[in-house]
Amino acid sequence: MKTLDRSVNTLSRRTVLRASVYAGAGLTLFAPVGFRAAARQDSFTIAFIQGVIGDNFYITMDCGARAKAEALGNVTIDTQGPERFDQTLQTPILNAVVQTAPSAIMMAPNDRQGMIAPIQAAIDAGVPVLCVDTTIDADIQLGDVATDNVEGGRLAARGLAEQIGGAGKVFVVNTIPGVSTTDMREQGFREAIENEFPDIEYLGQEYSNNDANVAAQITAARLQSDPDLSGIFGTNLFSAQGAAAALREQGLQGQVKMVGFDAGPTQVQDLRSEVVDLLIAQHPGDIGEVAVQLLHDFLSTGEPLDPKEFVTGATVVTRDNIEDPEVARYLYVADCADYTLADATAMPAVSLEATPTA
Ligand code: T6T
Repeated sequence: MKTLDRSVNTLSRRTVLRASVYAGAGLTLFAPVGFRAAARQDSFTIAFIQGVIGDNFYITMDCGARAKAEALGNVTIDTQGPERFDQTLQTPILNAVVQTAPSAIMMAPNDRQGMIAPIQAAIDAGVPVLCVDTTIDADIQLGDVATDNVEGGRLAARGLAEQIGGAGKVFVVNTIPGVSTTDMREQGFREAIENEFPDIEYLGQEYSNNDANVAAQITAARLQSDPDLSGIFGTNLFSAQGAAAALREQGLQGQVKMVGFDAGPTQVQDLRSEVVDLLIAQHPGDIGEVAVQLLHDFLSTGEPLDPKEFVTGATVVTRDNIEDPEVARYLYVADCADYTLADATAMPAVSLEATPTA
């Protein structure tokens, strides 16, 4: 059985490069006409369209974006997002934002296919779009800044495998099909279980529609149908929160092991109270900081991003390391007063291309 590498920043302790170096480097390359016009401004408005409002992941990303904007001095951030993770709610927000003619948009598209046309329309209107966190199955955007979600799924699989002693039945509570990030986490998890742990049976995934109550219901039903279940992976904040709630309600904490993606306040509480055994904290503040730096450099120079894809880190959080300041700094915040500028770096991605999940 493979054991989990519990080191801090498991995904980011490789050669790191300042995003600004990449964004600012290079010769004069082709840039669409509307984008060139933006380069003549000396102050910029960046519209940030979150995947959903009220999610500590995007709240922390917003704090990172704002902290970087303040440090740069000539960037204003205007943030909004849909009330649910739903492309039919996100599209009109994007359309309305384009009407305000921001210098650029950074956004987490709600659907990898469904948001292609609305993003294309924004680009056609002369507003460059950088994808943060989630992406689309297209290459029309200025670039991408995100966690390596396939690798994050693998980390979750290895962590859960270690918790259950390398054998047993495991189950995934996912969020919504078509969300690039969570599709990729399930993919990484499934592949790692299948390839590395022959004594673990993967029972498959069910979708919570990004609703913690639904995630709790799915988990409760699964605990009924498979009373010998050994472990659960919740692929994002709400899925993991709901799955943990079901374990707590049934008094199964410790008996059924649980790994959650993300590190929102309730998830951290679940980890501390031993309902959850391990969290994979993304670095959303870093995503926000890097995205604003990249857009600032692009808007200042007019030079397209080269490379276009940037990866930020992820940190495995356990009860053993949660007090370590190098770990604690990645727990998500509820308020930007609790956020400190990290001067984050990112590394160019080998590939962030969305991969089929089936
Ligand atoms: O896990 C994050 C984000 O990466 C994902 O794309 C959607 O869900 C979260 O926002 C957590 O709720």
